[in-house]
Amino acid sequence: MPAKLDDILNSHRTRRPVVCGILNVTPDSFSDGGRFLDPAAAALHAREMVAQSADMIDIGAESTRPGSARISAAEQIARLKDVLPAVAALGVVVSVDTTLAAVAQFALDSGAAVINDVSAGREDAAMLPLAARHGCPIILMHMLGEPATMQKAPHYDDVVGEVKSFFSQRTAAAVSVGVKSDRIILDPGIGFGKTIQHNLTLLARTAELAALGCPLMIGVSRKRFIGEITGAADPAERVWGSMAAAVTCYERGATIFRVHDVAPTVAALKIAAAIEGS
Ligand code: HH2
Repeated sequence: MPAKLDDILNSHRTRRPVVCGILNVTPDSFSDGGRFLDPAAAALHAREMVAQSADMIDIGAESTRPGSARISAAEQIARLKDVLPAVAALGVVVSVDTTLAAVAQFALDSGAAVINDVSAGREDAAMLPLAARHGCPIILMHMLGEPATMQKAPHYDDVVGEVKSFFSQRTAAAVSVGVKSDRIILDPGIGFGKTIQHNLTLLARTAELAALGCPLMIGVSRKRFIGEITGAADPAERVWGSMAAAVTCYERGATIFRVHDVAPTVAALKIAAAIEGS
């Protein structure tokens, strides 16, 4: 059974792994850009991910890969409008990956239940109030800088400490406009303004981020650091490295995994959860 919204929000207490399949309706995403721009292909891919036991589908209409350009709310909505209702009809929790409140509003009206904002409410001042009004969960992700420039020599004195203090500032900003603290999911934003070493340090110290008391989402799937360590230049060949990273993070307290490869992630996390629960 796919997770219900409450299962996702309680996953850090129950330790239920939640697998969130990625559906990029974009021409330029780093791993699958262009494959699911056609609404029928996108809906089919969502159905496949649900059949593989995805608990959640994260739909994005704008690539945030390093160097990517921003696109307007109208264009994001045009890409989402035929796909989102079809995916929501599958009975799975749908999140919308956007930094713009107008897009999030459209998505919530079309069946999405969660906002995934990689700017954590910093790009559009209307985003946190929208989440508060709607009462929907919101994923607050850490990013240093912005996608166009974030990989140009990112620097931290203490990457874990700085991500933790970002989380407490953004959580406070959300709560101050009426978002309930039990509707907040945190995400360290692997690859968003981070070197390989920053990514690895954050992953190694996932337990410190999980200890903040919110469900923790991790997005490592097929990302560049996995290719750099394993030598897999083709993102599709980073599946096995992505599994290792997901299991490592689950063991350290993360429970929500944003992934391209649903079937292997579900199997890997089932085993990790069974070992932990034994
Ligand atoms: N990563 C990407 C996009 N959105 N959202 C969250 N919460 N966490 C992440 O790690 C995350 C995210 C980038 O991956 P992808 O969607 O596959 O690529 P692109 O941004 O090129 O569309």
